[in-house]
Amino acid sequence: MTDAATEDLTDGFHLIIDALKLNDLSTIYGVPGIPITDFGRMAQAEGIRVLSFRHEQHAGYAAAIAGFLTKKPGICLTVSAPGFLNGLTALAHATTNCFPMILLSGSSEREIVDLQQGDYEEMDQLAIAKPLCKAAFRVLHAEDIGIAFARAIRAAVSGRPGGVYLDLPAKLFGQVMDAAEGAKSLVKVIDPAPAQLPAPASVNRALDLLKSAKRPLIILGKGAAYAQVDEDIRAFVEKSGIPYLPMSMAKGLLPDTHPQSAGAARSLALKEADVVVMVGARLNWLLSHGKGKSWGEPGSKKFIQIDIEPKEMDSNIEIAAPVVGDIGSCISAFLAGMGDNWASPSAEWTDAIKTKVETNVARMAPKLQNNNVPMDYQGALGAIRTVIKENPEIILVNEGANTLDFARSIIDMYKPRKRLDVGTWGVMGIGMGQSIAAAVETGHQVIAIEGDSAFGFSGMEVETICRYNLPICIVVFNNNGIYRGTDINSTSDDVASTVFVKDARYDQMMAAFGGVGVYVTSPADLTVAVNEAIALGKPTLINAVIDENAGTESGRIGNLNPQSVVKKK
Ligand code: OXT
Ligand code: ADP
Ligand code: MG
Repeated sequence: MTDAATEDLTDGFHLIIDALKLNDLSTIYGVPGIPITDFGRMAQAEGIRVLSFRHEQHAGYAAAIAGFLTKKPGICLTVSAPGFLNGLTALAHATTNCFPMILLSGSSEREIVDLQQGDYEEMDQLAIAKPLCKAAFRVLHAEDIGIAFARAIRAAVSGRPGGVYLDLPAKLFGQVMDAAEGAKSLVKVIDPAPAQLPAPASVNRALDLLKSAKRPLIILGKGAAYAQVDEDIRAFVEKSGIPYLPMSMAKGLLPDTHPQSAGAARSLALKEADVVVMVGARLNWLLSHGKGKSWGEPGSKKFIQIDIEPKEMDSNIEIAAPVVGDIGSCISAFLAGMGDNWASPSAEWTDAIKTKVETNVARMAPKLQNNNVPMDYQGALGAIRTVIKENPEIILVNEGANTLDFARSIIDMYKPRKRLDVGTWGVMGIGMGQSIAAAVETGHQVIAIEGDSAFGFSGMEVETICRYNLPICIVVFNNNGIYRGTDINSTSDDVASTVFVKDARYDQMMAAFGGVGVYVTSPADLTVAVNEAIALGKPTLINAVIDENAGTESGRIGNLNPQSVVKKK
């Protein structure tokens, strides 16, 4: 083919790249292979950042959290069948957490799949993806690529955000069409996540209920963090004078040290509140579905819920004042409706919360100062808490059981979207993918606080971190196992199922790929090591030795762990 001829033609490869670029989607997280290897190369050559991972699940978690951080769909690219399945967990995770993401997977041609006559893999990926995401489409013709991407983008970000699957059969990439026709077929999505204004009557109903409250409480969830209307949320909380409770990824939306924060009086606030305003948070398992012991007397509270998803209302408990709309529009309607003379709740209520906060903070404070060797969670996290206080721009990624639960309450966050963690499913393995995307999307330093088990799920991605030379400092809380390192199996030579190799040197994994590995045993040394990592801004892994007795089974959710009372003879 002459150059002149190629200039007049385009193909599936180029149309996909052009569709992404036209819609400002400039980063792909993925793993190459048949049939998308050349696509990755070409995308890179055309100015898209293509980050190759060691496993698709982590590329997927990266794309999912990129969606959360940017409000644009994070893009994950995988090969067919096994690569697709590896990416699918992350797509389901994105959907569950309401993060916009698009999984692009190469696949086998339709005929091959239907008659199982193929030379390669033959999986009906579209059918498998469908129940696990918000929308799923197969693109069979090059001329449909433009509209398929438009549809995928809109599906991912509009309404309740979520995961979308695009099935791209191998044949599509090479399909050739006239370049001018191809260019015309592309679609730049206009207003992909349109404002959804709440009905004025729903706002009035909510404000009337809120006005009547004696002990109101605001709960901010990760939907509120996602919405990126930080100033208005702060204005609403402050104008209302109402204590607020941040869910874990909403920490920092207002600084955790804010005088209205009820974070350190969680149990009291949930139990005693009479009217609760939910802002981008669901009454799911993390909030005991809005009922049960932690919520005090049955029927003792009424809920106002702000959410973009109408079906969320009444999903577990009656919502007295549903407000359906996007959080930005809802909160500005609240602010307008509250007027200039909104009366704060009684001092009796706000003082009760404040007193509890002060008691809990004071109780915790001395434990955070300890310099014990081996370290306990409080000593080690007390050290990192100070580093974050001094460097509030740092993004904190956090997973584990005890490592997660202690860090959530010990480490104060000061800015929105700075705490990324296991999310709605409590999933281990998000650590390295989230760290990589956080560094790539924001350019900020990342600290990943990882249980040694949690780290193991994505540990091989330290090579990826080194390859792209990212400013990520991983701190592995090494207590020799899952929850603790002390379990004993007395029935065979195998060690207990929760225990790992003792005194493993995770720091040497990082050193193996050219990053900095550090081994520390005391909070003082941990402080030095983390500060050095930040100053250097290079890949670093600190193996922090934690007392193997320090944790508890399942951290703070041991109540969910069934235990047998039957003793076998
Ligand atoms: O008010 P009260 O008095 O109650 O006190 C509360 C607050 O008021 C107070 N507080 C404070 N006090 C003082 N100062 C401050 N600043 C302050 N802030 C708060 O502290 C308490 C507690 O507050 P908190 O944390 O806000 O509240 P609480 O009650 O804990 O909140 C309830 C929940 C439900 C919202 C919360 O607990 C929560 O978010 N939980 C999420 C838990 C979660 O998701 N866990 C992860 C899963 S566990 C398990 O499944 C694991 N697995 C299995 C597995 C998983 N998950 N995934 C996959 C793919 N495969 C397998 C595994 C393998 S964990 C795990 C590995 C674990 O081992 P590691 O080595 O990684 O980790 P280690 O345990 O460290 O060894
Ligand atoms: P958390 O785990 O922090 O409690 P959830 O993930 O359970 O938060 O809830 C987030 C909620 O926020 C979801 O119900 C989702 O529909 C909602 N949401 C997400 N983005 C917006 C938005 N822009 N406007 C309104 N609601 C939103
Ligand atoms: Mg552990």
